[in-house]
Amino acid sequence: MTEGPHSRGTVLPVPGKRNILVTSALPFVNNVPHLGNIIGSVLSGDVFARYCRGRGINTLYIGGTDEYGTTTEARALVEKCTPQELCDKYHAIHAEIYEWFNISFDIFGRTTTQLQTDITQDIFLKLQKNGFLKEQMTTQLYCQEHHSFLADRFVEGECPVCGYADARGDQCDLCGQLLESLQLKHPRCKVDGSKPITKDTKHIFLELNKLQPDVETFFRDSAAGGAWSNNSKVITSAWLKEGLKPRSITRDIKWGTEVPLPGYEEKVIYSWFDACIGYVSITARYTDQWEKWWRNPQDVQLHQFIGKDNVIFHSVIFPSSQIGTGDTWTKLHHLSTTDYLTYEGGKFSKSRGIGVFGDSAQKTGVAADIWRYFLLSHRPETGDSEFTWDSFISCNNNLLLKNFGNFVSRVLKFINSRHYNNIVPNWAEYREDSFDAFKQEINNLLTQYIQELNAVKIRSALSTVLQMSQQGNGFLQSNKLDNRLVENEPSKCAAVIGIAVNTVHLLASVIAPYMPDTAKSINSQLCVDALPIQDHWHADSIKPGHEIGKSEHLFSRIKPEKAEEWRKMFGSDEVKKVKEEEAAMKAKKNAAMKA
Ligand code: MET
Repeated sequence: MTEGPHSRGTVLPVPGKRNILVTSALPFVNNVPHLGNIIGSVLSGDVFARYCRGRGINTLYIGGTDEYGTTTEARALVEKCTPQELCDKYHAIHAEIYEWFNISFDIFGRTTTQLQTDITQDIFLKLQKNGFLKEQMTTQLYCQEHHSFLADRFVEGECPVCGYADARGDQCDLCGQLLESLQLKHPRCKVDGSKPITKDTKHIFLELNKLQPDVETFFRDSAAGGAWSNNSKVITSAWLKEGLKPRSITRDIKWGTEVPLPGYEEKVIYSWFDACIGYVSITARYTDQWEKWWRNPQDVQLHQFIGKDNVIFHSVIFPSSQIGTGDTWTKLHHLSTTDYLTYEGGKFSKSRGIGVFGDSAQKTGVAADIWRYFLLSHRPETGDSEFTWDSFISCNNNLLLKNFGNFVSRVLKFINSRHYNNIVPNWAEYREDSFDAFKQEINNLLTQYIQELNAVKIRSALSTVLQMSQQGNGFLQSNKLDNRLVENEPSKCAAVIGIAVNTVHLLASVIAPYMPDTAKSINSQLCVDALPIQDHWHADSIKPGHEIGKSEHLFSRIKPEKAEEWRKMFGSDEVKKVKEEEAAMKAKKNAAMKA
């Protein structure tokens, strides 16, 4: 999966057709992703890409790691390795996790490549040529000990708001206040602990203010045309309303794309200026015909999946850079954002050992598809959402096993039984109004599913799939599928089975974007190819006389006692400790306010 075309071969847009380019946020390489990160962009983008492919739409799904910047430098310092070593290590960790979760990237690339440098510098120089960059003096903290300006994350000191002694240059971890490093009291250099001085240094600013009218037009058209998520519209509008201001796009660090200007040899381009360019350069790494995807607004629709904290970079900064070059670009069509997933009522924390991280989900022995199901059915689509072990187990035991799995296995087992000996019976002649009503109901749900996924309502479309299997169970129930039916009313029984087995085939195709292994297993038990997701379902893709394979369990029950075991394994003591600390801090704050 990493760095190289997927088995689909090189996918290129087909002129005159609808072509979909899907991207998911490129994670930093300073951590192992947790469940919230996974559902936040990568898994959501995967469902949409798989759905589009299932609809027969030409689709390319791009992912990768975002490797430049202070997050990498700071983490390398902690792990006592070079930034390059850190990137190599975490790129591999991310790639492996997404592979386990069955993410169908066409390429999972990285931003530390020559292509990234070339494309970023090209954009940078075009912005300069068109008059959108300016040089400006700034005052910053400078470490005389290791002769370097200090980026936010390289300074620690006392928080000016709550007095916490170890606040970072960009934020105080105790009170949450966003900071600038010059605001810290008694600042110290994170590298060597020495006291920095203030010093003037020049930087390049992107004059977003000059681009505001164009960005506004872009936003108005794209947000309406592409039905952006509510969060992304609200956040972007607020920014535009406040008025765009020039933003510095160079930094005083070493790990980044070189600034293509004389006098800037000691500086690099700000990683957030080039992070979104990563999507382009990773596509270029996938195919040298990348411009067919990225310079083709006529034929290509760009769908981007991100966490809500990254909205501005995708909705304002990157589009501004594109517009400012004066080139033709494929620009954002749909922006899909997620809120946060909490873990047992609190935050995931790797350093405290709280929560499930991508590499440890596997340790539970629960299949990737079950994890996918849980996360997608709890996608923080319209607000925060919570992971708890009880609901995880209940999803498996009640929804998947009793509803979806029960329907599929009842139908297949019946065809396996001595009555039919694996052969789908002939039902072509049999008619009953209630059967037509059932087919109509399934078609209504299919229409709803397609509408929901077209609008990227991933979570609702999944619950629509479960409604379909629920209807399927109801259909077997109301027609009393059992030995007596086959003996007393063989033609009716044949029709019930014929329609039901076709429903199973349809279910495999609509669940496939969510649970690809489950869909594969159903199709292989049915001995059929995957059914494309079409507008209308005719209940005739599996014909009388077709021989199916042996039915196998799709899911198995998880013992409820497992919840306690897993809670322990994933940090229940630590969760308790954090809650105690939070309560103590609240008490302290209250006391301070009273005093
Ligand atoms: N690296 C960013 C993050 O992890 C996302 C970049 S998307 C171009 O938040």
